[in-house]
Amino acid sequence: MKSRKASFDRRGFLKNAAAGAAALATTSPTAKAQSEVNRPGPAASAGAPAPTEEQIARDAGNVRPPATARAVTRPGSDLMVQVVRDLGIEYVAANPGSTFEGLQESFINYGSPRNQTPEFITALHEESAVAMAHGYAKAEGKPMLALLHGTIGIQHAAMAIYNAYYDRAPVLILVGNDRGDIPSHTAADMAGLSRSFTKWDAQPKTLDEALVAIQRAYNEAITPPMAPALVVMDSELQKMDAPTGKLPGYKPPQFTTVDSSRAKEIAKGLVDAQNPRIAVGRLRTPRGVELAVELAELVGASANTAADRGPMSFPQRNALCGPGASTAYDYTLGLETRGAQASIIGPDLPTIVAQRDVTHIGFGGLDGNGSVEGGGRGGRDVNNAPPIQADAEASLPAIIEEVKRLQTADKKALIQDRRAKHAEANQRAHLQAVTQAVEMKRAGWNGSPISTARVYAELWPLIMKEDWCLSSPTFFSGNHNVQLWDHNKPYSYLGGQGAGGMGYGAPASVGAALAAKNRNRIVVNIQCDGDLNYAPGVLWTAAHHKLPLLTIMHNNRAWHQEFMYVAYMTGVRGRGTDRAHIGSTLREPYIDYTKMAAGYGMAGEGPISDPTYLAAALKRGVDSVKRGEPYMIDVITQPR
Ligand SMILES: Cc1ncc(C[n+]2csc(CCOP(=O)(O)OP(=O)(O)O)c2C)c(N)n1
Repeated sequence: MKSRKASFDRRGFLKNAAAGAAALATTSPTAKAQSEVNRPGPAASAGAPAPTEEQIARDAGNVRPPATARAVTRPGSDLMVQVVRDLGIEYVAANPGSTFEGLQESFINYGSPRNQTPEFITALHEESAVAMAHGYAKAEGKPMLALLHGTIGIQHAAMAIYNAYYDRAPVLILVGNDRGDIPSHTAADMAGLSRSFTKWDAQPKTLDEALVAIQRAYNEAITPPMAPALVVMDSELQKMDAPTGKLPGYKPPQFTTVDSSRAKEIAKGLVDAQNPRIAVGRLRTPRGVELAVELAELVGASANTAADRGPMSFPQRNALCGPGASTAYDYTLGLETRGAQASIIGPDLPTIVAQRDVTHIGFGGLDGNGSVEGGGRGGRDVNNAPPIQADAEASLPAIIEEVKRLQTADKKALIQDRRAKHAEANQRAHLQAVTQAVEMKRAGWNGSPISTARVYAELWPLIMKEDWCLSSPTFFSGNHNVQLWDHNKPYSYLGGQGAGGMGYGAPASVGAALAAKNRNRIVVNIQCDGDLNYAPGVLWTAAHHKLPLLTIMHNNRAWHQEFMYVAYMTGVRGRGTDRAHIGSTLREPYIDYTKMAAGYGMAGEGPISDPTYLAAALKRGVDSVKRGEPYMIDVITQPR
């Protein structure tokens, strides 16, 4: 049969997809081999058939025609990808866009093995791509990459960038800009679209500058205060031939640390104290957590933690974690405690907090209040505590060294004794707290809709021996993990959205599951229904990439937080609450989440409203994710 001649537009795209398929089938010797390479395995989408030959050919027909000779031997984007790879970035998440087609082609084809470090993760929405990077960063303490389309992609991503900024999460972002393309996808100042909530951006004009800018953005993102950093990548730089291009040398950032006299002073304070206390907020990386534990153990200090409120804090069930044998602390040290209150302060005692940007709106740190974080004896108003503008994690090694130098045999014996007393007191306090919590959480145990406490209580024994990460914010589902679960790993609980932007929980959980995937870890997402509905396509990403993600719907069939506000307002105005559901509930029809999950290729079950069915369903869910297959359980829950 004679093949139809395909015609191509200015940019090399086929004008007619059918012609494209035919042309590809007849002209490309690699088409068949290519389709075999790309075809997913049988389990790719939970029972859905694999794409047909015809479909793959049709998809392939929309790309440039096969070139007989390679016009570009070493595209600039190969070098960009190499720089990203050398930074150890594991994943790049993107929703496709022609402003970065050069980069995308390099990500999936350049280097060996192809499409690894980073692996290309398919996002169905740019907001999801950035929120995935946000969740990943909180789990691992380092950035992954989000790749965004010019103007429209970055606008879709904006809220997720804002959440990450407010949460001080390091996220690396590249945005395509194609000046020869559609004007509406091009901008003279692309980064300006998100500049008030990114830490740093650049729009390099040469390839050399572009490569350096990626490294600089990475460094800016991971340097406290950590935040998203963004580079605009001109499409010409991505596509240009750069056979002699050189990779720039990489220098890791230097973090501000306490100076040696301050390190000595802090060490002396800790060693000389009768009852030192260390308060730990959110450190930068898991290494910071190790160092904080080392210091507390060396000096026998009791410690408090934010691990039940967010990642990278002191392990909750470490023997030193808790109020300790006495709360009469005579020396307290805060390490990255949240916000300006910076923990427990005694008169003239130092606190190390992250250097923070005071020029941005409401960005004086994270939330919390002194009484929750603190508890120090006779502390003056914590907001007046003079912080040391230094990174706690980077400062700890010098303090630890000094402590080791100052310790005498006598002191060591005292410390050992103190540690044993703290351990005993903390164990007692913990048992008391859990007993009280369990008593309280029995309320409504057998009720339907199902009590949120029961969901947490029945899940805990199933995961407590696993390496787990609770990825979703839990404020709206009762926060029961705080009292019922032990948060011992830097990534045990990833905390809130940052800026309270809904549509975060599901994609951040996918990011956490990316972090978990090759680390034999499972991820639990207690998923609010309203939150999922902003961009539910992220379920497909979890299914497609086979992520160990257990999603348990906290399906209260409402944006309940807002329902409460509206109900309150109707009460204040004396007009009755009977219409408060209008605009704040998800009824008529109810949304069928297991069908939604199935549509995206994710296995699941529900809706479950009889609590006696819950435990068995949770067990099936945990078993599924332990096999590496994401699973959803739709639970009809109490509002809170
Ligand atoms: C992007 C965005 N839009 C709207 C809001 C306002 N808002 C705050 S809480 C909330 C309800 C969230 O509903 P859901 O996630 O189902 O949690 P629930 O309160 O029902 O437990 C909304 C809409 C927001 N915070 N973020």
